[in-house]
Amino acid sequence: MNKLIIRCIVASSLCLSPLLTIANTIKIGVAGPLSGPYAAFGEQLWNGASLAAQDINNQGGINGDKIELIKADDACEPKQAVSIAHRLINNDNVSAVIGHFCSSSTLPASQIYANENVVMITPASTNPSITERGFQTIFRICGRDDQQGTVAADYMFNHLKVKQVAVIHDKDTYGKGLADAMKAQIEKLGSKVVLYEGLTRGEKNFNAIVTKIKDSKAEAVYFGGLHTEAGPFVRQLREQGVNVPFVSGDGIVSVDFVTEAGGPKIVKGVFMTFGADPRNFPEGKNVIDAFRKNKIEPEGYTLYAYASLQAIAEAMKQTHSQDGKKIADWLHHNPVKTVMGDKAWDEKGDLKKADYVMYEWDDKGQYQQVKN
Ligand code: ABU
Repeated sequence: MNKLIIRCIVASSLCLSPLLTIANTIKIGVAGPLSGPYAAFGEQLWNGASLAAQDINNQGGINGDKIELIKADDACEPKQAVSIAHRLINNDNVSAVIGHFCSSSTLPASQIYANENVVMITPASTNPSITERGFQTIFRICGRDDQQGTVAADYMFNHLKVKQVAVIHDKDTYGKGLADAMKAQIEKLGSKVVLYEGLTRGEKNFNAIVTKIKDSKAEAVYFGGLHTEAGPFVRQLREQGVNVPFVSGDGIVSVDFVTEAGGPKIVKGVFMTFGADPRNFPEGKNVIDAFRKNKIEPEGYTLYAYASLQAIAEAMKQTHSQDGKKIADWLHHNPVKTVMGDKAWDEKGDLKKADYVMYEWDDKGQYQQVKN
């Protein structure tokens, strides 16, 4: 929406200037699982985007216009994601979208944003297909599962010396895609996948799979999926005496993983790939302090959502436009200073540089980067 320009009636005593410019609001959608089992991740996105909007508005907004965030709950359900994508565009008139979280939601929703030339930046959806369809307005500010799967496989082979691995996934776009990427790389390195199984999201009893893992003589378990299944799964493995390394990806990067597992003692020693922890970046110090002052720990994807809004706001500011094509073109060709350092995108909408590393959960229920 363009700025509203009110031409004053020259004769009016209220009119101090012949042209009075009134600031507009720029609406930006924040879409993710704000309810249901994955709400912890939606909360990370909302917290990050909310503080970014507040900070940008306090610093003068986007060329004077204020950001208004519109909350959109997809519950990590693809059909609901499509429905809220239509709502954000047609009812809420958003100029851009931060989200979604689940790759299985981002995939169909991004098709709708792309059709309408609306810029979408996902802070967290890592399935490679999202940026492989040639959509000009679709971006991510995280890495891809073909990158993090490779980092996991290299670590398991080179550092954990795993020669036989059980690969388990949750049959979802993200979980299976990530497990397959890890499997391809570890087989290339020379390890054997002795068990490859899918479990179902929402399941809580994994006894049958635990027994198969025991029988397989696997030296490690790799899991592609989210914390809701990873938590009880790792607990049941440990309860049944399977103490081999458990390795997973960024789908467990929430303290809810610790709760789901039954406490820090269970998750101690669990490995997880995730981007370099932005909480350690000097660029983010003031923002991180502000989150903590508000009693919010900016874990997981919180700062990714903050950085997504910084990127959108900077593109709108520099182009003096809310036109999706113009904003997207700018983002494809210019780096942005963010709370997570400088970010730059390639023609697909992927980051030019991914920074996956390995973490280990400790007995305090925190994750720490592994020092190689
Ligand atoms: N990448 C973490 C889990 C979200 C998803 O990609 O489905």
